[in-house]
Amino acid sequence: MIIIGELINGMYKDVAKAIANREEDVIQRLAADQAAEGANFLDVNTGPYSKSPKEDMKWLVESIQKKVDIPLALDSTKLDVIEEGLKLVKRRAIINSTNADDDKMDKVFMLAKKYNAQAIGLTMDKSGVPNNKDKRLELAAKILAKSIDYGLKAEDIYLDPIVLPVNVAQTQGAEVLESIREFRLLSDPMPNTVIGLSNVSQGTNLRSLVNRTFLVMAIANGLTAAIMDPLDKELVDASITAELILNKHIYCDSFLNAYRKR
Ligand code: THG
Repeated sequence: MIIIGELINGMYKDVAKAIANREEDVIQRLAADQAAEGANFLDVNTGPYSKSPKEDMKWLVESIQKKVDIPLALDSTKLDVIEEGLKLVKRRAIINSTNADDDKMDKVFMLAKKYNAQAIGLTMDKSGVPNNKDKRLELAAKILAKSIDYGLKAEDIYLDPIVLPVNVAQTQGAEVLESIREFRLLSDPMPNTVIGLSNVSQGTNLRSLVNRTFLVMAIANGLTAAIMDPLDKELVDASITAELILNKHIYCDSFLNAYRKR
């Protein structure tokens, strides 16, 4: 599974402070630690408190790339902020994200073409996040069809069914899991599927347990990528074990270590 490290996000108070005060060492430590624990990409989000998100995105991308050689998922609702990052990335990036609105998709897929990037497609539109899997599937099909119009490959699209917190949207867990299972059937080769895992546990106690349980269930339904905390060792262990049981790796007694060494 593709791990997209979630920790460089201005949603976290300490990260917001590090961005505001240009504390490069704080960001670089978060980048190096996530990479060391197996992140394949790092999500980069300037957060809700950023006063100059374009400048902040530029600074974040430069700071991270000085320290680690890892591809980035540029996370912003503003496309000029994402483009600021795309201009600087050394490795093939993920644009996080478009929704299913035509005008937004046009802009995002144009950027993806121009910078040879991959893109996350959120299965939501102007009317919000669907409350059932059929509507999510309809929007996913719309996103994939549009991406093909732009000459993108299905493998370069990550469909995101949008995970909601279990404490306020308890019916949505099962809808998301079924969505993941069905998104795979939309094309051959299949698109990637991604979730913002930690959304599920926001506002709950036992966050790590809720995240871990949901991730294993999502993997069982075919999830191929997750925006998650790579420093949560039990979470990463559970994902490796889930994929072992699905026969994605060969069993040996030290399978966790063996997988990490790869
Ligand atoms: N889909 C896509 N991108 C996303 C999301 C998604 N990007 C953002 C988010 N969702 C995924 N990343 C996070 C990062 C942090 C948290 C949740 C999701 C989180 N933060 C603590 C909280 O809110 O409780 C912050 C606590 C603190 O201040 O320290 O849970 O779904 N494509």
